[in-house]
Amino acid sequence: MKFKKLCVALAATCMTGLAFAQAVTVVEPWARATVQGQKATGAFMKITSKDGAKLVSASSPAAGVTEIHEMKMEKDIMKMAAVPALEIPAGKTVELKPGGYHVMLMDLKAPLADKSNVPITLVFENAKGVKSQVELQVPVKTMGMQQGHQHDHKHDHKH
Ligand SMILES: [Cu+2]
Repeated sequence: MKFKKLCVALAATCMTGLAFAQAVTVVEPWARATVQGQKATGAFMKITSKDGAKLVSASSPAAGVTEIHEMKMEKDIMKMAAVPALEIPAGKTVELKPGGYHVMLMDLKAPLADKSNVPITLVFENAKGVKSQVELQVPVKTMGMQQGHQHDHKHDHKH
């Protein structure tokens, strides 16, 4: 069912900007589920561009603020910072993943429930400066590659 929704979203994009939309492919998108009170989360995906492009912005009706972020180690501390644009070199796949680049959803209006979908619109710019949107229905998942952030759970079972 999720795949069907994704295809519908992609088909709509193809109709509005045929040539360019086909030059950028986004696969395996997912966003990390949040718990009540959590105001921010990350969305991840693989982006490929045949002719090269830049991811210049992202937005979602589910979040007050959506940014493109980079996470990196700086003196043993994981730091996260907004990047103005993410370069997608021609023919290469750029992976947005936990611990690296991600689309940051902030000021969430409601928690993102596991197994739901969150709409995210990505704006790409090609070498000629032409912008194009890719609209995604991103599946929300609890699972991730990093489990380290979950350990608070254990200490929370007071009856
Ligand atoms: Cu971030």
